[in-house]
Amino acid sequence: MAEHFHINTPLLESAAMSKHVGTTVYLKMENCQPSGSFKIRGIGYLCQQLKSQSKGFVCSSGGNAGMAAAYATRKMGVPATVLIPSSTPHFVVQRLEDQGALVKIVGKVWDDANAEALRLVETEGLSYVPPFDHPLIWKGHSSLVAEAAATLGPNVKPGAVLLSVGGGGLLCGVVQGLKDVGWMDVPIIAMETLGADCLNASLKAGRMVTLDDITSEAKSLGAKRVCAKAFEYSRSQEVTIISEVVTDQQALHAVETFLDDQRVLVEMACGATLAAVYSRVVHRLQAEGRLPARLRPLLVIVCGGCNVNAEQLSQLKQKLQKKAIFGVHQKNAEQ
Ligand code: PLV
Repeated sequence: MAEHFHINTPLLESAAMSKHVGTTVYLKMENCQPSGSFKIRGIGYLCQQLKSQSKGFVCSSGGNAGMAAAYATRKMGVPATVLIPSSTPHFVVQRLEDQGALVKIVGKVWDDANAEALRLVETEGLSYVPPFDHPLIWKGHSSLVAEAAATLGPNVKPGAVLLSVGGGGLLCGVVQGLKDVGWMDVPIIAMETLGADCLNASLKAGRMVTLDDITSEAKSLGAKRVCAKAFEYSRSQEVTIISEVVTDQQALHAVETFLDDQRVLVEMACGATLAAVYSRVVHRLQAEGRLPARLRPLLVIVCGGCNVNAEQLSQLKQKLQKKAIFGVHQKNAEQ
């Protein structure tokens, strides 16, 4: 990857999170990427590879893949259309337009926007940029593991990698990155939120399932179906992938605590990963014997995300509080 659009992100040791979990926590700060998330690694790489044969790109996205596509295509001087669902916060439209993309809002969830993107590929001959399901995207994402390994040096090997799963592109990239650096014995803790848990639901069912709807507020994790490669890796013997689900409340709590601890605002999608520390998922896995009691440092991928600002965060908080109160009333009424 000679010329690329992503940057080598900082790897920060978090004293606050290390204290929570009882082992050193290293944060791979993908929120620092020029597009606001790790997505620029894979999407940037894919766009580069498609450039010579392309008259324009179309990307379906929950927001962040689109932001990465818009950024990369602006740098390359090729037009891009980004299709997002209505569940993506409205201020993201402006952010995408500021990157020079033509934005269309299609349907309620990402799967709806994606169907329209595939139609445009057929009717207008645009090059399709998927948000997660492509080998070149995984190859691009894999660079983050090589970078982390280089920064940690030969004497430090993580006890686990923590990441979020939407459609599973980040997961596939990290598995490949672990292969590249010879860390295939490092387990991955793959985090999802309840209501956007397509990997966990598939693993429980023993086959790939499609969720009826995305009911989680972590909309960037909102693919109804995980990509086949992520499902395959999750069931293979060559790597240990521990699939865990947290609630939206836990993801939001993690976003807020992280904001206080690190002074960094991330999306709910990223909060899912952080909740593994703040909601003691790692502790539980240790208690269950699925992670060792004496754990080597944790490598936490701070995937970032642009679909958040201060106002949206407070609205989200109110919404989840209302949902919780409504849930209690409903339970009482049922009793
Ligand atoms: N978001 C995709 C898919 O959305 C998108 O188009 O933006 N963390 C953040 C901040 C993300 O934006 C995403 C994916 C993920 C994690 C999960 O990555 P994945 O899809 O590769 O598992 C529907």
